Amino acid sequence: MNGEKELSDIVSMFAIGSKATEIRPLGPGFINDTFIVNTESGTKYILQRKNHNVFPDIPGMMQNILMVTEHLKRKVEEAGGDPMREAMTVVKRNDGELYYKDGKGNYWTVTVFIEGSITYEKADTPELAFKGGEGIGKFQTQLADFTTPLNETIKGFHNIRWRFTQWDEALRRNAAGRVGGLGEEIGWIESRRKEMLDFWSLVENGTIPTRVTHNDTKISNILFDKETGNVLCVIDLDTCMSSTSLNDFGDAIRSYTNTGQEDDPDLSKVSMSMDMFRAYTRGYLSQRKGSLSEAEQKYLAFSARYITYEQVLRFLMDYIDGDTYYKIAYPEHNLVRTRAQYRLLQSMEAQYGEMESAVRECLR
Ligand code: GN1
Ligand code: MG
Repeated sequence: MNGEKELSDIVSMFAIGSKATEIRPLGPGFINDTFIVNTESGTKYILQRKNHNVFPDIPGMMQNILMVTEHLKRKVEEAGGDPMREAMTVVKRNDGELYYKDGKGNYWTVTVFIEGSITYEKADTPELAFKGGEGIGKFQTQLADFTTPLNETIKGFHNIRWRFTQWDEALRRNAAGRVGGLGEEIGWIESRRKEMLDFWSLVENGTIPTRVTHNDTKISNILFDKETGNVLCVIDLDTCMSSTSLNDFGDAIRSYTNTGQEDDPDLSKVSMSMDMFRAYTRGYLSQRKGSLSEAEQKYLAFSARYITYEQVLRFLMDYIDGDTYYKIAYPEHNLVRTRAQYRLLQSMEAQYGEMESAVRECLR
């Protein structure tokens, strides 16, 4: 970990027009390292060390983020909102660059911290889920006329065909020697391979359209307004790229509806809450109802199963690989995450009929 002196040297290269007075780690991100920076002027900033192993093209990613945030700001202005609070602000370096690459090859970026905002690790009330859904719906609407092609920041991020290529390779490699003991868990993945590929074929053949999507809509990636409870803006735009908008619905459902933790060791606590599902869906469709294609509407409920399944696969694959992707807090963490997400998937499968009716009801 870098010392505070070194961090403040990095911050001073960015156009913050003031001096950093304090820099502290922030949040539990699984991929990047995040810090909050206090300055003499009183404005706070977010300093991030972007994970170069996960994101091979950080310059391309930062270009995406700049273009997307500038577009969002224009939309907020047109609607009479506050572009400094309702969209993220990328702070460039004093020489105009979007990032600083240090001697060890790490990439550093700075954005403005939004005052009066709050984040949650878990959604505890349907009201919060409704607001979250509304926020992602608005985000997708704001980006509906964004036409510049975006760089693909992680190859095949939610493309299950590509994930299976990686999966088959991980099983063959057996890097951590763990495959032998995972017969049951591997079976969970294999028994659903075909239905997941069938769904993805619809994206590949254009039946389900491609849009600009966030791809990581878990609740902790959303800033809410402390006072009004509304969504202020969507953060963590690292994976913002072109895919199916269903990813954003599905990943949010995976996050908002879980009655337990994403990595709950107590599986009896994990299930999908139908109340939370209904609330998020109502919020989301209040914004997107008229804009989704028939195929998107039809597969909305399924997308929650798809993304949760993909998450089971990704956690298990990382465990098989010897924990090289996600940060872990203890040795079996990725296996515990796998089991907890699988329990959530089973709960969705058991309530799938109800999920579909709830979507139909909100669409009426
Ligand atoms: C990661 O970066 P973070 O913590 O917001 C991951 C997501 C997973 C999520 C699981 C780039 O999100 O895809 O769904 O963990 N992001 C990346 O909590 O892989
Ligand atoms: Mg994040």
